[in-house]
Amino acid sequence: MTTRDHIERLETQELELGATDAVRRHISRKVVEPRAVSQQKLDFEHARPRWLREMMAEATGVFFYVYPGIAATAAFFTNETEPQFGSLFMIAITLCFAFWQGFPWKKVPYYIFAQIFGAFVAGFILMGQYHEQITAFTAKSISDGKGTVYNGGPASILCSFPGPTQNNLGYLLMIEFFVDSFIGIVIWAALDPANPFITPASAPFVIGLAYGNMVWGFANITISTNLARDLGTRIVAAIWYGVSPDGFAKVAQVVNGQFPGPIIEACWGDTIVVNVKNVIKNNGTTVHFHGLRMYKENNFDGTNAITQCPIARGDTFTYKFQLRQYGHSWYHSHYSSQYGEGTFGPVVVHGPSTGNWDEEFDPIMVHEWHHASAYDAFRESMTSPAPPKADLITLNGIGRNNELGTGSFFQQTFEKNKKYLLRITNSAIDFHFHFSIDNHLLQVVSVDYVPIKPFWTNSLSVGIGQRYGVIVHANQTASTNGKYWIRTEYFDGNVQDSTFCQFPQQNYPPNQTDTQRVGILSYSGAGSGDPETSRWPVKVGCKDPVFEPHYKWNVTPPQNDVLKNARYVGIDRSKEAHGAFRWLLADQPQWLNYSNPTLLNLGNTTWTSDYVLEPYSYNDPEGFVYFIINSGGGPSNLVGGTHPMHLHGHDFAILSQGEGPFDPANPVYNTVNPPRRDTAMLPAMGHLVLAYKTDNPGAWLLHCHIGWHAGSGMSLQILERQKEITKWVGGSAAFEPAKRGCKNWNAFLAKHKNDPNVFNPANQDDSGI
Ligand SMILES: [Cu+2]
Repeated sequence: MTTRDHIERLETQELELGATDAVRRHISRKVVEPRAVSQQKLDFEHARPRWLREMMAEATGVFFYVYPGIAATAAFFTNETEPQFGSLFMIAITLCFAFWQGFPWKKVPYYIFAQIFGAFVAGFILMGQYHEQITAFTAKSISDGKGTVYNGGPASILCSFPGPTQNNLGYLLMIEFFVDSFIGIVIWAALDPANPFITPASAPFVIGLAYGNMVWGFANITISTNLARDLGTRIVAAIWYGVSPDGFAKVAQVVNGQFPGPIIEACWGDTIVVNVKNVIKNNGTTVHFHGLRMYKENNFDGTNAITQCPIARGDTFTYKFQLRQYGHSWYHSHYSSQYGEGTFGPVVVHGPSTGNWDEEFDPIMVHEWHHASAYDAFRESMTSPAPPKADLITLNGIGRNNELGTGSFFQQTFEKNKKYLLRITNSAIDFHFHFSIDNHLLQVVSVDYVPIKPFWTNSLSVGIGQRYGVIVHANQTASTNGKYWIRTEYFDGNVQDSTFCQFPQQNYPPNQTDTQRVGILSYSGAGSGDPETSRWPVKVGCKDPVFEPHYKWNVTPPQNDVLKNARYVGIDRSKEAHGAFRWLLADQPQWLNYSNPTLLNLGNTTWTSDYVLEPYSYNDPEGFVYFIINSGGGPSNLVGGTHPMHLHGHDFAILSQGEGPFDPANPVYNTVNPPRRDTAMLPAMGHLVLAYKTDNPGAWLLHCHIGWHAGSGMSLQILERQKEITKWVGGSAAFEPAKRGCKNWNAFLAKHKNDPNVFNPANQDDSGI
């Protein structure tokens, strides 16, 4: 052993001096002299603001810091190993430095912005670099029914999410703050030149150990160690993984990036122009304005394969129509199951009211949300006996996931003693509900687009596509904290029960302790906490309310032969059409050809039976056609079911609606100002008899508004006064936009015929609407 190797006998100070000396000697012998800095460069550096330089340095630093981290995570995830990460958007190390280290507070915002930017760039580059792997992982994750945003999912490559049981955000905040403080203090200590225990060479290891220590100890709880970096990549995750009412993001198909889409709001009599550009990657689309008459405007009804071809990707279509009704409704895609993915939004037409109110709110759109895509859910509905399970009920895109405890309740604030007009819309794909607000009666003033003689109720049955305008008086005192539950309750009944609503709706998220709470009505100045109110003691069925329209219709005897026009709807188990037992509304399930809309074939005298087209040429504009629809039974032993039936282009009068089949030989019709609307319930094993005025020549769809049933084939088209249609809509020039759209749609199909993700007529699996 030589003296030279006896370094443990040296004092720390001596070791450091020795090392410094060695480094100096190395530099003086080996290192090339730096080039002199030019005056030009010095001037430039002098003129450049210091804060910008610091931010650039911080952003670059964070980029190099974040990028390897998320890249490693991406490699882990896409290979399906599952490390645990969790976190929320949190306190930054920068803040800890400001707290503990005298880092100037003035600079904190600059640094945090720079960090967010650096991490954002890193996130984006990562998504590009691993695009193929991440896309494959995302597709698999969605097809496994797991979505994209969850711990271990594609979005958590970029940032972390609290685990399903981590609801105490205050606790998570405390952990995060502790972890950041710990790491911050270690970094400060390691860099402190007065610290005799750490050499410059060992500082990175010490800091790394501190990180390792915290990750080891707390990663399974939830940490991100630095809000700013987490936020940068979180923005990338939001851009990529989009809409998420309950923290479970998926790629949705929405209007203008919003869910629901932007409101269309105008006054009675206005003309509306809507330019639709389709930017959905693999689908066509159309927009149908539910419930609007489209009087002389059948060409703008937005029903693909009937009034136009789907709008191809990149193509645009302009809808133009006059508002001849008032009230509220919605617009939605009529392309396949697309509106279930979010392609819809509210419509409000301001006009008179049959009740008085002080203020109104935007429509409340009740939708059911599927983590799996609506297209996949449709396929599931065709093969499984029970409808696919929805994950969440949303009101205007806001919802609480009762299973995961994520998301939030819809909120509406009332001022005490004021009267409010609420506009309720069922925009779901398979969800029938009963709307109620604890302790508050509803004064109903409009049904669909029909103003009515007001009536009072404590609960309203709302089928898909139906709307109610209700006035609510904020004059209750029962709640101790000034808050009341809003409920959309589904009926869980027996098929044979006369109050039966639909199949027992066990395909919905589990109820809370007492039925479906989805929103909170708060009086201004309300206390904290959830409402403690109880639901109205109501026995709910699935029946439409009986009401009197304000503007009266008296229905005259039918122009058509009613005896020949009784229809029996349901699933025809004896025939298997298009590879599955399908719902139907006439003799066979409807099956449309996107490329060949009815309106572009008005010279036809015969039609393919797939189009289920019923020509009616009765031409008394004040006269009626009666339509009998029975649920189940009939000649081919069809199964029943409750269905919201919707007719395009008309309001219809309800002449009879109830239990059992309708006997056209001994009819009892309600013809004196009967309830009138555009969507009515066909009761299970019951009947619905409707009558519409033959005053609007065109090709109009009549269909069940349950998305799965319409896609299955439960629809028909009424070809009203075929010979007059062209003239009625303004001559053949009115069809030019549809012709151009079809050309672009066919070109789109031809161009992508080998792409398995793009619709191909050879693989069509639904009716098209
Ligand atoms: Cu149906």
